[in-house]
Amino acid sequence: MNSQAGMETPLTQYIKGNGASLGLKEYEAIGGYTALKKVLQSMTPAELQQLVMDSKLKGRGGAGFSTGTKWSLVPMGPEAPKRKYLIANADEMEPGTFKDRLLLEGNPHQLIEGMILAAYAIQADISYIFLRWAYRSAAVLLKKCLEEAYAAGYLGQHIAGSDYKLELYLHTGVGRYICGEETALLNALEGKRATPRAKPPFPQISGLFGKPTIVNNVETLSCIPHIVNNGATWFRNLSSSEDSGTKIYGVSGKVRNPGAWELPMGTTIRELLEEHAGGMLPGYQLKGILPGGASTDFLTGDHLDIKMDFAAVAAAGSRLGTGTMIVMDDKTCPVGMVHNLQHFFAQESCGWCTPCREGIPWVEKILWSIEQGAGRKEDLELLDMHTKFLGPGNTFCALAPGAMEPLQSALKYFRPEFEKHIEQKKCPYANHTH
Ligand code: L3W
Repeated sequence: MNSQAGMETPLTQYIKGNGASLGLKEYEAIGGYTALKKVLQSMTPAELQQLVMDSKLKGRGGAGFSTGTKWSLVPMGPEAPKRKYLIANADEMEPGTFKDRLLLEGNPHQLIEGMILAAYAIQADISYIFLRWAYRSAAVLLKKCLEEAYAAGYLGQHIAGSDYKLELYLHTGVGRYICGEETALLNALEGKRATPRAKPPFPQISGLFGKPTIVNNVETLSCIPHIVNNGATWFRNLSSSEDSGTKIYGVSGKVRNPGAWELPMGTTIRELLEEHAGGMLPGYQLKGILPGGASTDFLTGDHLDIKMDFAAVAAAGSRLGTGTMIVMDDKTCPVGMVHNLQHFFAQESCGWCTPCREGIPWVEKILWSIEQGAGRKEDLELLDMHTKFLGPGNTFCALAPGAMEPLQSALKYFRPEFEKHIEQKKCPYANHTH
């Protein structure tokens, strides 16, 4: 994690790197928990909700839904259920995505403070961190930090001397991608099979155990203390685009310096690739980019000047997603790479709805057959058809439509490569780097 000199990098500037974590004393020494004290002494939940609305913070988990709007949908009047839940979605498992891990390991108290603030804003009295099973070191650190926060009076009864009370639990998942989908996450927390629920009702109205629930991503929640300390205008002005704040971007693939960097929202793909990731490794050319994890559409070298914000990436035909790019180089077979991704999505389908359960494995088989030199011309039509049958609106959740995004865009930008496999009856990439 490298914060950039001369740029404001509120989420990461104190992260030490090398997996070292900020303890409570260090976090307090850099102003940690002052936002919490300020809010509990001088702001109502409605005022905090308004501040976050004014900041124009959008969810950093992939969908970019307005955080203030999401919070505002929680019923708050005297008629509203007393029990409400706040959940941090730390089930980071999107291929190529490793941004939340840096926050979880580097500054867990920042997340905990953000969670308490978010919980206060919706008047939740119970909260959970739903953590990816494989993030073992984060689990150890979070456990220690939660104990510190309880001992310091930031959790439990009478938080920071106020009337507000909150219990915060760490819950580790069992290693399924679908648990990152918020309603499957709720089922998993309830001890049920992790299948998505129909929406509406959205969790804000009927979530965990049927009570109003907010599920926010780790990076989203980590922004909240900084918005409280510095204001909505400051947060909006951190950005170089319509979307406010900073963003933790990442780059992986055959680049000189793969990694993650906190940068102004709207940093261009070119700056990310050439300045921060150091350009392609010698001997490799850029061929394609998945801008926001594996469930986004490919962009190409023609898109380098696109700003990495929600609207600009969507206008270019893809999605910002998690903002962590996977770079495909010219020595990697696009058919093999997309097959590899479909293998992941087929394995991670929860099996709840038929198009996803049956469709993705079929797509995987067709791609494998093409990659092995047994593809037929009509297979490309079959693949095109699947991108529509498994597209938005035809499945229970975003898993299958997300899986179709790299496929449909590979068929658009790299179709001649698919055709070459079929004509030559083999993969034209000698070293099969997929
Ligand atoms: C009330 C409405 N609330 C939407 C809320 C909804 C949720 C949030 C986003 O998937 C994406 C997906 C992956 N009234 C609402 C509403 N909401 N409409 O807004 O909802 P939605 O449905 O747009 O998306 P989602 O199903 O939550 C998230 C993509 O992220 N993704 C994957 C990320 C993976 C990770 C990970 O591994 N941890 O982050 C990458 O792009 O494909 O499209 O809270 O309740 N009318």
